[in-house]
Amino acid sequence: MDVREYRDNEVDSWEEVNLIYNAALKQVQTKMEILNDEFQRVHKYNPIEHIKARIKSSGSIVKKLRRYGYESTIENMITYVNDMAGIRIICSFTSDIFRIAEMIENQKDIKVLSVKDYITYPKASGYKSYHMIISVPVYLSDRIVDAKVEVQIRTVAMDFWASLEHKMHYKFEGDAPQHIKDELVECARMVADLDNRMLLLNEEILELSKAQEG
Ligand code: 0O2
Repeated sequence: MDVREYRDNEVDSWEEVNLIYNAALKQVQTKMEILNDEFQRVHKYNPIEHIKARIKSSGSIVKKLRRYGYESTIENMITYVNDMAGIRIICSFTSDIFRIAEMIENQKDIKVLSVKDYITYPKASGYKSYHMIISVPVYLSDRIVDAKVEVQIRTVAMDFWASLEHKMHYKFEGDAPQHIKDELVECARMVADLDNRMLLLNEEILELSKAQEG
């Protein structure tokens, strides 16, 4: 059953769900932009390269609920689909990932519901990213609603890898030829090496600039 079918009976509910998740996304995105600006003022650089935000399509919601064995109802969607609202924060260096995660944790009105650290513990496929499910209060005219947002934090290089791997996953529906999987694992190793070398280079550049200023 398509979630959109609910529009006939519960137009308000479906529209309200959309409105609430959109508001939650906007709030988290603005918070991240403010933190990035503040970081620039204090530390003279931006940890965030860019931010992508999206609301999950109704088709993907239905697929996910089906995969989990639940009926496509608004209640099940709110309860079981953690990534209705998703925000991806792309940064330059691996160290920025943990800095950004900490800044999110320190926000008083954000509750961190769960964390998956695929940076410290990458997946066997080579996938690396830091995932947080958070909840933010959305202030409506007559009440406050907590809405879940999935936050993914990763470097530019990790994002490049994940986009291609995601494409492959969909193309072959999880049954990709072994040599492609092997090549992707090798590319993930190269991405990790590149991230590490860029981080070390950046640290050296910062040290040299400090020494020159002093
Ligand atoms: P899609 O199509 O991107 O939306 P949960 O979402 O918490 O119920 P799960 O899978 O336990 O389910 O959560 P996890 O591991 O935190 O993954 C959430 C999302 O991270 C996935 O959403 C993907 O977007 C991304 N992701 C996780 N593992 C991989 C991976 O191996 N490769 C790539 N490219 N992306 C990954 P969806 O809903 O599974 O998919």
